[in-house]
Amino acid sequence: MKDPIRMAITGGAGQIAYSLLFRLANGEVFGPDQPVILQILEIPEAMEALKGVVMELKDSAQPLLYDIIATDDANVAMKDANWAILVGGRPRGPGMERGDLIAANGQIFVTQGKAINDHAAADVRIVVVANPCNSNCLVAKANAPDIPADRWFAMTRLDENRAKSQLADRAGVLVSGVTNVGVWGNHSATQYPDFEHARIQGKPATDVINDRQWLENDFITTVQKRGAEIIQARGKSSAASAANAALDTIRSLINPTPEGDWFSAAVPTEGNPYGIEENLIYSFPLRTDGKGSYKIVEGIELSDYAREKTRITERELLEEREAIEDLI
Ligand code: NAX
Repeated sequence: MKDPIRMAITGGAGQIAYSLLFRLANGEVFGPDQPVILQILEIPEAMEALKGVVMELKDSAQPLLYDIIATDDANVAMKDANWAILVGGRPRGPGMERGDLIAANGQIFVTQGKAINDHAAADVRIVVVANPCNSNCLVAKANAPDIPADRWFAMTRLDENRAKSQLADRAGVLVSGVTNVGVWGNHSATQYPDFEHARIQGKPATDVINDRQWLENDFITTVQKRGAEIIQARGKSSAASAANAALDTIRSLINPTPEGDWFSAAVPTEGNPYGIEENLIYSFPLRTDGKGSYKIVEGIELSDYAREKTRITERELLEEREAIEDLI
């Protein structure tokens, strides 16, 4: 057996974690011979609920789950962590403006960034799920100066998966036939899911779905507003699909990207080939050899239409950054 991988998961008593934790321990991400240790962080008020989750994890009798640490101390949760999946955050309360939400969450990510910096393993990689995930990631990264820039990710994989599923449904193919769906920018209603470079069974999606009107309107809006639609239908925000996307993100980072394809995550903009302002966390199409780092896919020709979309979402991130200026 290999040495266990230490996974720090925040927001452990929340609804995303309720799917995520169980699937991290069952071998589907790291393989059937890779043990894991779950280091779960919650706020003091939710420790009792977390106790219940820990009991259920134990009752799952998962052979690969070597240990569970449940704590309300970020320094303990991040100790020697190889991965930090930051799911916990403050939800938007009544009367809270977007700027207030960003600032309230920002403080959480100052603390967690410092804890990662001071206690995580040398190879730590961080995936921020909690919203506003791009800006939360920027705050954590700014407070962890010793962690290399290529270790930081904010999750836009759920948007990519939503886009793939919409394209597959419309084309009448299995979702596995849809590739090269890049999500650009912020994980918010300004994101740009790029249908112009998407491929369906190897052909340009724009040839297979010969309906530009649908692609520019219904498709993009459905992906951008899917989260709200799910809240309306289910009465709760997406959780199982979000946990699934977090697992997909990790899987995509540790395995070589299939030839010719790419996947999406928001990453630091320093040196990006598309002229997006530096010191942001912005989603791009990425590729990796699965050995630890990744590259932003270069040479994607953006049409004027796409360029405008990528700028709109960049502008929103610049505005978000103003709200956290004193934290970064
Ligand atoms: P829940 O409200 O069910 O759970 C959040 C948990 O985080 C709570 O148990 C809370 O006590 C805990 N928490 C709060 N502050 C904490 C802190 N400082 N340290 C540790 N834990 C803390 O939310 P859930 O549905 O699980 O969603 C979690 C986050 O994911 C939210 O911010 C949500 O907006 C975000 N999402 C992000 C998505 C993405 O694609 N990036 C999609 C799904 C989801 O909306």
